[in-house]
Parts: sequence; structure tokens; C-alpha cells
Amino acid sequence: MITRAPIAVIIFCAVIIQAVDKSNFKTCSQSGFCKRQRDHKPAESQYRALLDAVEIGPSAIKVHLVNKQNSAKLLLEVFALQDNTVRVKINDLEPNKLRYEIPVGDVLVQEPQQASLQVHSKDSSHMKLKVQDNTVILYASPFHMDFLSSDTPVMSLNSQGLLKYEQYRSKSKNEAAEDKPVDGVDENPGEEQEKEEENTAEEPDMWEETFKTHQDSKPYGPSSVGMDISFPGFEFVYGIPEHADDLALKSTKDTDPYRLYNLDVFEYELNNPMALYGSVPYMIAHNEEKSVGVFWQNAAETWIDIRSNTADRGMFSKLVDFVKGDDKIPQVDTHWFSESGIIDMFIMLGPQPKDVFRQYGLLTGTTPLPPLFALAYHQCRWNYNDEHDVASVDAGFDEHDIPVDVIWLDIEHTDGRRYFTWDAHKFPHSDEMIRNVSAKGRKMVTIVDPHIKKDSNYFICQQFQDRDLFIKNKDDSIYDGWCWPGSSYYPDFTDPKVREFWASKFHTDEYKGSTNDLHIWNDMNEPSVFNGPEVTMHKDAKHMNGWEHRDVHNVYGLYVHRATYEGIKLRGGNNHRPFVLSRAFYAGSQRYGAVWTGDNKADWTHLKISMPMLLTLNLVGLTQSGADVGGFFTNPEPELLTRWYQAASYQPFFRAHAHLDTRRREPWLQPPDHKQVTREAIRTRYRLLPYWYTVFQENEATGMPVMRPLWVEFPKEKETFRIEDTFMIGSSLLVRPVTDAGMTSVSVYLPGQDQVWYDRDTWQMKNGGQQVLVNVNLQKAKNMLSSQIPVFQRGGSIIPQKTRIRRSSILMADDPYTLIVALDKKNALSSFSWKTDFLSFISKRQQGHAKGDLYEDDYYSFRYKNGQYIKRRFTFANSKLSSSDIHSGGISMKSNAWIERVIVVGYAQHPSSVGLSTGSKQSDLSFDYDSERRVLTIRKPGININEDFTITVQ
Ligand code: NBV
Repeated sequence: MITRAPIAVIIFCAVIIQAVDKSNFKTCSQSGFCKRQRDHKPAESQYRALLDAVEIGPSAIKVHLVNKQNSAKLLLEVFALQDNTVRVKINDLEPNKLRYEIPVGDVLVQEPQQASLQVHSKDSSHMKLKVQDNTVILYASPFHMDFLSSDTPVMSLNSQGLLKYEQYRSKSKNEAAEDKPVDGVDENPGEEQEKEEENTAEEPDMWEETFKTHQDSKPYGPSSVGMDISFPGFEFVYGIPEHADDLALKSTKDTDPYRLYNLDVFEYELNNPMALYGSVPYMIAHNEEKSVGVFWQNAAETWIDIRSNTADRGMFSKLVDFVKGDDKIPQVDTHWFSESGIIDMFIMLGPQPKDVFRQYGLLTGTTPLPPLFALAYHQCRWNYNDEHDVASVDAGFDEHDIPVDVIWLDIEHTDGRRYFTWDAHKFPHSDEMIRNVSAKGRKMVTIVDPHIKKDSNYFICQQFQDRDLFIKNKDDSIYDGWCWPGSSYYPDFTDPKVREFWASKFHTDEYKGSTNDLHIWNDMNEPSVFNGPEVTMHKDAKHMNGWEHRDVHNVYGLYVHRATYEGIKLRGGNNHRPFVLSRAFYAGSQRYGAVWTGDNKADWTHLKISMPMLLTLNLVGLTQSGADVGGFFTNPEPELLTRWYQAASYQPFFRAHAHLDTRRREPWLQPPDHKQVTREAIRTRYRLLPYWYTVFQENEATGMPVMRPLWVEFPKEKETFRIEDTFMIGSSLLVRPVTDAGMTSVSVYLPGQDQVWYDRDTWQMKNGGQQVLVNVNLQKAKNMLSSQIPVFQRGGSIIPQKTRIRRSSILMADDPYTLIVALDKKNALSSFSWKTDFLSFISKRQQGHAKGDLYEDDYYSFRYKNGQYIKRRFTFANSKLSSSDIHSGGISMKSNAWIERVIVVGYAQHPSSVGLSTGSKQSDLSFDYDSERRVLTIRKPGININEDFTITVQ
């Protein structure tokens, strides 16, 4: 007899199976240093800056900080850097043991350029420094620093007094007595040195820590560093990925701090501060007047607490303040702490969002322009089973007239999870398979993980072992962890010679059965170690120069990504742009390619969270980022999958992926209506590729994100500061994906009081500064060439696109362009005022304005770096559209592409004629005018994209 109880148990288990096993991951109270730093009370930090003995240089100062309780000394260095940036470094003055610093060139692109620093005033209580338009005030006692941007306080350091520096030291007598040396070897290298200690109190997990069955031997004892950073005048802070959480960061008053520790979290949970696969310790604060950023350069496990005097105030005190008319100045207080390393902060003083992006880009680099195929559609699953399967997926796209650029192979393509090899039965002719796919302009990607099967017959294992390139245990034996292939070794990617050797393995002579059309995917590079603590590597494992894994954990994945990128680059004679996807990342990973949000789930909540997660990644420079379309785990229903395609076709990295146990879900397997909409979503991506490519080029040049929160474009509009369901691609397209089931309409906020927006499906014009309701009914989408998610073009912009969709993006390279000219408010009848606009209305000379850029090159090589590209600026003003060359010097490039159509939307009057003039000819152009929609379509200007021209509308 079936009773109710077992059913309940089954349902309960099913729910459990779907969620992360939190017990695998530490909470703050389970982590010794997190607990100690978080418990640290302001009064306990007693640092005093010895301003009488400050060393002043042309662009830096050096000051000693003394702990008043125990006389421990630190060295504070403040550097003025170019472009409104200040670096603050705090290190031991006389270290017992050197602390890890990330080598310059690995995260920082190069040694940052210094700027001049002026001492404005100085006495023994404080010192005022001028750095460009900013002021830095250093107070002696208690030590703290204020940063002012044009006289407005924007940031302060240690104003809460939370500076806590655990200096390397010897164990106290009691601790040492308990610690019996193993085999007579004394594990405590600092034993002999007597040193002043910052913290005299010994706590149980200072010298070893146990988590579940794992023991961290902590041979060097406590070494954490922490400090508070406050943002006066700010209510909103962003950044510090990776967390499955909101765009605007939340107060952590009632939760754990946000954690940064690269981890392989199985079935991650949403809306909490738990760590995920990547870490970027970079935060941006923004208000109506200013934007500032702070980058905490530290590669160890890091936690960040956030408090907000607005968010943390209860309803009651808000009410009291309101009644008293007491307008509190908002302030966000943050507290950062890392397990080891030094305090090394870069303070970017903006003052506007675009400045902060440029400043951070100068420090850590920007995403090099991806090859065009990387911006197109990618088809992945775990796994495409064999060559036949690959051929039929490849053919499926053609049969169903859906473009695709890349077909991916997951771990099962290998010979027993030995990367750089092929399963001989399933992929006997892998090079031929790749050639068949690439004959259509497509590419393939294979997965290459950093865990190397322990197998003396496996050439990679053998070669790395022979050269002594694997990470070691603390006793110098090779670190052995369990991963997909079973027992595995892990190359020490922090070592340049390991990276160089790894890179050489991608050459087609080494990676047998591969071709130059094969690109790479690095997974599990947190690193994931199935039998390790928190599914990762033991912190006392040893890297190059004896650094502990604890010191470098968060940069390991970046180094794997980098070595692979360099390998693919080398394989193409340093002239082909590589494509490498990585799961783990750190600040600077953007220089090596794409990242994605890991193992999400076929659930509406995961579709919804992909927006804030990708916006956050874009804010911190990781612009080539995406989320698995459809959700990795479990099966999406057709509506969810369709909505996911619609959303992701407007996200920077657009890849469908699915778990081994899920049903096949290639786009044509959808029910017919859904298939039609999905197909249209993918085709829309291809239509807009010229725009995507142009935006990515802007990102490389300026650091501006590709996918932007609305506040980046409308920095003065507070209404936008929390919005995460609507975003911009570049400065011209606004997108509001549908992320709930059964929606037939959604409300969209269109920013900008003096802005107009055009619905990309209907060209209907809407005024900014309001919510509008948009029909998103999937049922009605059948016969429409419609995106059916709200997408608006900004009035005043010009977007280049292509209308002939082919099998892959490169086949469209020479196809003609259509320019969509969306006029700004000057021409907007809905805002027409007889008093002010009458005269301008009757004068055609006062038609609206618009401008936009187009970037084009050969789409695959590095020749653009030598000037072989085209950059045009289109401007519409006084009823004239003109195109001019904005190439910044060097040799240009010839293109075969021409302009086949210009569509001017928001054009108020029926023109009488349209004329074209180029350097060599003048001619009349044919046109259509739709007076109801106010859309002017100019046909066949037939101008090569290289040419200067003017089209005059009369
Ligand atoms: O290689 C298999 C998967 C991969 O498909 C996925 O995208 C990665 O995030 N990989 C993780 C390992 C297994 C996950 C359960």
C-alpha cells in the first residue's frame, strides 16, 4: 500500500536534489579569518600615521603606520596615477615573510603610469594632497584617508577604523606545544623569529582549520588583511562578481558578506552572496553627480561586507527622519578582507561612469575585439555524441534556415577525458569533421580542462611531469585531486614556463586531429577538485616560488585562460584572433576572451537573474559574457526556451548549452510556433551583427561596457539606478526581455525626459521618462517578423545592420548594409509645442538629428591593430545624412560592402525628393514615405561603405 509519507519524502528529495548543497561551502563563521575580521570592532584598530617622517616623491608618498597597541609597523604608500586614479598600498614595513603580490602584467596590464602629486598642506595631524582635480587627505590619528572629487567627498579609507593586518609571526608557546612536528619536521617556519604581533589572542583556527573532512595545515599561521572603504553621498554600489544576485548590491547586515572565492558550485542558488566560479574585487559607486570605483588587487579568498545608512534604516527611523524633515546624506560603508597578500587598492575617481570604465580599462585592459563568429550564435550540448551527430546538427541549421557559427564538443569527445585527444571510435576523423563544418564559414570548439589524468601513457601527463610543471603538496609530492578523468594532476599555471608549455600544445602538430578552425573552452578552472575542500584545491598546496594555493587561488583560472589564449594565438602565427571561453575568472580575464555564468537551470528565475549577472560582469570589464541559453540543468518548456533565446540574442555571448541528462533541444525541435520565434530571435542577432561588432570595438577602445545598465547612459536619472530587467546594448538599443511565463504584455521604463524611443518592431515613437506597456504575446508572433520582446532604438542614433541572413556570419561579410536613422526629439510630433516648435516645424532644415558609427575589418585577424579597418561616422542633421571617415590614422582597408537602404524613422514630412552626392556623382534616389508611421525608406544609394557621401532629403 502506498502511503502519503513516501510521496512526501520523494517530493522533498526532488526539491533537495535541485538545490545547492550549502554544507559543501563555508559560511563566514566557518572561516577563521572571515570570523576574525568581521568581528573586529572599530575601536580595536589603533593605527597612527607618522606624518612627521613622511617621504615625499614627485608622484608618491611613503608613510609608516604604527599600531598604538603593540607598536607593529606597516608601510603605507600612496601613488598618484594618470587619469584621476590613486593607488594605496599597505604592506609590512619589515616583513617576517614576503607577502604575495600579483606580478605586474598578469592582472595589471603594465606598471600604471604615475602622475604628479602636490602636497597642498601638511602638519603632524594631517596632510592634504592634490592629484589632478582631486584631493586626498591623510589623517594621522586615528589613521584614515578621505578622497574628494572636485571638493566633493566621495570615498574614505579606514574611517570606520577597521584596518586589521595579521602579520606573519611565530606560534604562541601553547599553540606550538600542541602542534607535534610530523616525522621530526618542524612545520612552523616563523618559530625562531620573535615579532610584535598585532593580535595577541590566539584563536583555534589560526594555525590550522578543519572543514568537513579537510584540514588546512596553515603552516604560516594567520595572515589576513582587512580595511573599510566608505562612499559618502552614495546609495548604490555595483560590481564584485560573481554572485547570483541583484545588480545593485545589497546590505549584508543580515547575511554573510559577499564572498569572492572561485568555486564550482553545483546547482547554485539565487539571491545570496555565496561565491561562484569567478572573482573580480572591483566595486563602482554611483549617484546623480558622480561615479567612483575601487579595485582591491588581491588574489586570495576575499569577503566584502556592505552597510547602507539608507537601506539599513528601519521603517520607523525613516518615518521619524521624515517627520523631522531630516534628510540623511546617504552613505555606503563596505569592509573588505582577504586571507593573505597585501592591501593594494586602486581608487578611480571618475567623475562620470564613462571615466571610471576608461580608468579601470587602463589598469586591467579591455576585451580585444573578438572575431566576428564569437559574437554570433553558438550551439553546444554535453555532448554531441560523434561525427555523425555533429554533421546532422550542422545540417539541421541549414535545413531549418537558421544561422549558426560554432558547434561545440564537451568532455565526451576525448579519449577518456584526456584533453587534447579524441575518442577514436566516435571521432575517428576529427580534422575532416572540423573541415566540413568550417566549409560553411563555421567553427568548432572543444573543451580542454586543466585537470590532467594521472596516466603515464598519456603524453600530456608525461610531458608535464617530466618537466616538473605540476602543482605540489606542501611536502613537495605532486598534488593529486579527483576530477572527471579520476585521479588528476594540475599544471601550475601561475608559472610562465608552464603557460608557455601549455600554449605550445595547441599547435595542430601537437593537438592531433585539430585544425586552425578549432577554438577552445576551459572549464573547471577554479580549479574544481571533486575531493578537495569546498570542491577545490587545498590551500596549503604549493605553487611556483613556494607560494601557497591560498595566496593565488582566485587568479588560477585567469592564468589557465591566458595560457590557452596564448596557445591559440601562437597557433595562428599571432595573426588570428583566438576565441577561448573560461568558467573561472579574475580582474583582467577580459583580455583573454569570454566567460559564462556556469551551470544555471531551466527555470524562469535563472533566465531573470542572467540579466543582473551579465550587467555586473559588463560593469567590471568582462564584456564578452553570457549564460547558457535554455538553462544547463533540467528541461525547459517551449515557452521558457523561446523567451530565453529572445533574451540571449541581446546578450553579448550567445550560446545554447544543456546537461547530458536533458532532452535534445536544438532550435528546430521546438513546436512549430516556438521554433518560428526562436529562429527569428537568432536571425535578429545576425541582422544586428554590424552593430554588435561596432559596440565591441568601442569597448576595446574605451572600456565602455557592451551590455549597459540604464544608469550608464542616463547617469542623472535616479529611477534607473536599480533597474536590471531592462538594459542597453551600446548607447542606442534598449532591451527588455520577457522573463516570466504567460506574459502577453510587459511594462518598460524608457529613460530620458528629453529622449524619444522607437519600437524596433513597429517604429512607433514613445517619449522617454515614462513606463510604456508593450505587447509581447507569443501567440500573435507567428506571422510577424517581430522580436516580440520590447526593443527600442534611441532617438538620435544610427544603427548599421544587414538584412540578408546566411548560414554563418562570415558569409555575410560582403553583404550590403541598411542604416536605421532614428531621429531625436527635435522632430518628435508627440512633444510638439505650437509656441516653441512652430517655426522649426515649418522649416525642413530643423528636422531631427541622429548619429552613429560603423566599424568593419576582416573580422578575424589582428591586422586591424595596424590600421586595416574602416570606421565611419554617419550624421543626420538639417535633413542631410552624411558619412565621414573617422579612422584614426594608419592604413585603411577596402570593403566590398555597400549601402543598400537607409530608413529614417520619425521623419515628419513627405519629402519631395532625395538626392545623393558623392565625390564623383550626383543622383536622385528613389524612396517611400509611410506618413502614418513617419518612416522614410531611401532605396539603393549603392554607395561603397568606404566612400564619403551626403544624402539630402527635400
Ligand atoms: O563538461 C561538463 C560540464 C559542462 O557541460 C558545463 O558547462 C560546465 O559548467 N561541466 C561543467 C562539468 C560538469 C557539471 C555537472
